[in-house]
Amino acid sequence: MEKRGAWKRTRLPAASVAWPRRRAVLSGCLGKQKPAGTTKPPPIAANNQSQIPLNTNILTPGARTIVAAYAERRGIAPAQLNEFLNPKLDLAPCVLPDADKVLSRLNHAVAESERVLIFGDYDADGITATSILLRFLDECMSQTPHWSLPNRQTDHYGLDLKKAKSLVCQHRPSLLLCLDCGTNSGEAILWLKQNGVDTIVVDHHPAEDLSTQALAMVNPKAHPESKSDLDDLCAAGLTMVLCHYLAGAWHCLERWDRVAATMLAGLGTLADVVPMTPINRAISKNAITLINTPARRNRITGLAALVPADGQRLTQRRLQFEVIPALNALGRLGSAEPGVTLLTTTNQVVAEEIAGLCLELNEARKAKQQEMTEKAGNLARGVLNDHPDVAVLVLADQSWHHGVAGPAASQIAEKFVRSTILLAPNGLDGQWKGSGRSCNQDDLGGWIRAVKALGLVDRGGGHPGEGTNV
Ligand SMILES: [Mn+2]
Repeated sequence: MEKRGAWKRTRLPAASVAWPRRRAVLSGCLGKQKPAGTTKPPPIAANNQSQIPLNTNILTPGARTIVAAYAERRGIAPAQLNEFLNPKLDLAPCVLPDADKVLSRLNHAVAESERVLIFGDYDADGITATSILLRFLDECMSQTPHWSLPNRQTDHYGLDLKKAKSLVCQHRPSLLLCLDCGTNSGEAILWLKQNGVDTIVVDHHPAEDLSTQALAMVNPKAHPESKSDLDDLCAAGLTMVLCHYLAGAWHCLERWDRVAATMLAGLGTLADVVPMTPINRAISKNAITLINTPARRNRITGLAALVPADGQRLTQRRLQFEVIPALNALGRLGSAEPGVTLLTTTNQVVAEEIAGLCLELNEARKAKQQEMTEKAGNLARGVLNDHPDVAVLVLADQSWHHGVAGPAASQIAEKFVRSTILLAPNGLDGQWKGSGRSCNQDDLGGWIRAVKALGLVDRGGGHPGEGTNV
């Protein structure tokens, strides 16, 4: 005997799902999604629109054809298309490596009223990760730990021994949490341990060495034995997943503003251009929807102040080319720390002042970047004229600013279809410092690490196929 309701549901699955509005955010199970291409879908004809199980009322017939053709090419079965287009974000099944160690160490820190320091990074991922954790600890534990970001102008990337010593002098912590850095800070973490400071790392950079003295290494890439869906999260994504786990353990899921965390994690995810795995798609898609909903966006006073008030939809492209660069401009040309204040304050005046600073610095960044791209383009043409087969363009100029080397390298790599590294004076000790961008799926970060092993560069690394620091 069949229940009527069940029959209805099996006959009308698509009509009950609105697209793309009217859907619950942060519900359902993400883990059930399979990455594109892992299952062979039944073939569908691009012009057979009746097979698309979408509520496609709002799509024109032409758009439906395009969606069907796209889905077919990506290997997405028609039945999975709705879930692909509107991925749900369920953090409950997501457990990160060493999360249990973070929980027990933080329990101890709270019980003993320890001095906790959060150390982030100067880019948008580092800023959003730091903001997610600060907001969470404030909302759920009424804790306001110390926090600090490195300064691109005066520090090297990440936590080195010099930075660790200065942080200890300044903040006197007994527990340090490194966000978006720390995976390869073995020397600094060992020194911290010897001086009574435990270190927790929440990071996504590839590990050069798997032995660490960190108390917890919340970096899936540093635990190659446990492959999971979470391997390609950025630091902000990892921090959100970790906060969800902690909130569950501390029974404070109700107090935690997960909507705000999702928007911030989405910005970090889009900023770091990580692979669009199911969870990264879910974070980005949900974040874009939330950021475009004023009532949601306003939960982060500084985000509401930062986004353009032109009433136009904030697409992924606009976030990546307008909003995130404005946030990144702080760290490129000055200190990134106001970025964390921007994303954690509830003070409208402060938020607007920092948002204005972001926009102002972003204009200055654009001018510097354009100057650098023009000159680098001329240099690149000369190099390729003489050596047309060169695999990597390495260009340097005394007049360049290392803070904009990354985006300028991106433009050169795209224009000349070559992996590119641009170097500028570091302004500290007369050495060169720069950023690179990979092309043709080159592992520029891996090459830099190889060159570093030969002693030809002092420091460097990065994500395979992504940004690289030298
Ligand atoms: Mn990052």
